[in-house]
Amino acid sequence: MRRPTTRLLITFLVSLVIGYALSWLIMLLLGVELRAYGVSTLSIVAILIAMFLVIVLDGPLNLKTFEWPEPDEEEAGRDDNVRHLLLVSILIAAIGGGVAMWLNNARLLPTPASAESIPLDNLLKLHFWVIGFLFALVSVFMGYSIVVFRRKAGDTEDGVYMHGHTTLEVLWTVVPLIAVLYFGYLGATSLAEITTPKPEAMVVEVDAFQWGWNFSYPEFGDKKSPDLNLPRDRQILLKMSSRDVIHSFWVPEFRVKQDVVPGRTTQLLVTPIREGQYKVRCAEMCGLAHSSMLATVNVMPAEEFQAWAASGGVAQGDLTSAERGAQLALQCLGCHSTDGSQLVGPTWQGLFGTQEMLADGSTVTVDEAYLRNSIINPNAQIVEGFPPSVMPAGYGDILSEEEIDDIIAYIKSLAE
Ligand code: HEC
Ligand SMILES: [Cu+2]
Repeated sequence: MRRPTTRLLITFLVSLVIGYALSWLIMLLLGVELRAYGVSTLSIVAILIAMFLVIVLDGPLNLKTFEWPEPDEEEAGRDDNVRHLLLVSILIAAIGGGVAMWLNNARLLPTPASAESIPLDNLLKLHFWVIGFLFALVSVFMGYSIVVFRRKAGDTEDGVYMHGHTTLEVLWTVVPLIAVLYFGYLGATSLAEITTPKPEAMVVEVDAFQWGWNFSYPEFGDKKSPDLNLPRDRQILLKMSSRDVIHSFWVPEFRVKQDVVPGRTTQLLVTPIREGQYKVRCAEMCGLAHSSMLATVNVMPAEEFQAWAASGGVAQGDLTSAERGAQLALQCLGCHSTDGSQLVGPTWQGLFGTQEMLADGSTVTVDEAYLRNSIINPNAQIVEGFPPSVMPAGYGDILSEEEIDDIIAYIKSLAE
C-alpha cells in the first residue's frame, strides 16, 4: 500500500484532469467563450470539481480504503503532521492564488479612464489576493479535514479533546490586527491622494436635476453644455449642486462617485487620462426617470477642448426662442426623446402638427394650445398608451410664461 499522502496526491491530480475536462465541457455547453473568462476561471472550476471528486470518488481510488495513520500511534507523530501541513499549504497557495487571479482577471470593472482609478484599482487587486487567501484558508482546511480525517468504519470513539493553544491564539489575533491596520493605512493614503485638489485644477459646475445634468465652465465665460466635455490629463474639480432631490454623480470608468445634495455644494476630483466617450450615471434612486438620467462624457486632447470651449460662447440674449427652449428642455429629456425613441413619455420628434390619440379615445391636433396645456396640466389630456400622473404637474409654477413659449418653439422646431 502506497503512502496515504501519495495516494491523496494521485487522487487529486487525476480528479484535477477530470475536473478540467468537465469544466471545459460545461463551458462549451453553456457557449461561454474561454477567451472572455480566461484559463484561471477554468482552473477554479476544475479545482472545485476535483475537490468534490476527491471526496466522492469510488472504485480503485476510493479514499475509504486508505490506511491513514492513527493520530495516537507512536510513529504517526510529527512526520505526518508536517506532511499534512505541507499538503494543506500547497492547496491553499494553489486555490487562493487561483481565486485571486480569477477575480483580478474577470473584468469586473470597466476600463479605467482617470488617474484616480489607478490607486483604487490597485487597492481592489490587493483585496482580491486577501479574499483568495481567506477563501482557501477556510475551504481547504475544511475540505481536507472532511476527506483525510473522516471517521473510519467501526470507529465509535470520540475525538481527542483539546483546549486552548496560546501561540495560535496570539498569532491569529496579532496577524489580522496588523493586516487590518495596514489596509486602513493604505485606504487613508489613497483617499488623501484622490481628494487633494491641485491649484491648477479646472472647475466645472455640475447642475443635477430630475432627470438630467447640465455642466458649466466658469473658466470659459460660464459656457454651458449638456455633455461633460473634458480635456485629457488635467485635474477637474467638479462643484456640484442639485435643484430638487439627492442625486449622485458617477462615471464608472472614473471609479469615483459623489452624492449631489440639494442646498449644498459637493466636490469631486477627476483627472481623465484616456480619451473616449463615457456616461455619467445617477447613482442615487431619484424618482421615475432615474435610470435615464444620463449625460455623455467626452474626454479629448487639450487643444481640442480649448477649441470647443472657446467656440460658440453665445450670450443668452442672442439666442432664438427655440434655442433657449432647447436649453430649458434639458430637464424634460429624461422622459422625452427628440430622436423618435420612446422613453417614459412620448418622443417630441415630428410631434407638432400631428393628430394625437388620447387615452379617452378622442383625437386632438398638436398645436401650441395643446402643448401648453400638456406642460401646465399634464393630467388633463393623457396620450394614448402612456400612464397618467407620471409627468410632474408642477411645471406651471416652475417655468415662466416666456420659458414655456420657448419650450413650445423648441418642440415646434423638432417637427421637420
Ligand atoms: C417623469 C417623466 C416626464 C418628465 C420629466 C416630463 N414629462 Fe412630459 N410627459 C410624460 C408622460 C408619461 C407623458 C404622456 C402622458 C401624458 O400625456 O401626460 C408626457 C406628455 C407630454 C406632452 C404631450 C406629448 C404628446 O405626444 O402629446 C408634452 C408636450 C410634454 N409631456 C412636455 C413636457 C415638458 C416640456 C417637460 C419638461 C419641462 C416634460 N414634459 C417633462 C412624462 C414626463
Ligand atoms: Cu438622479
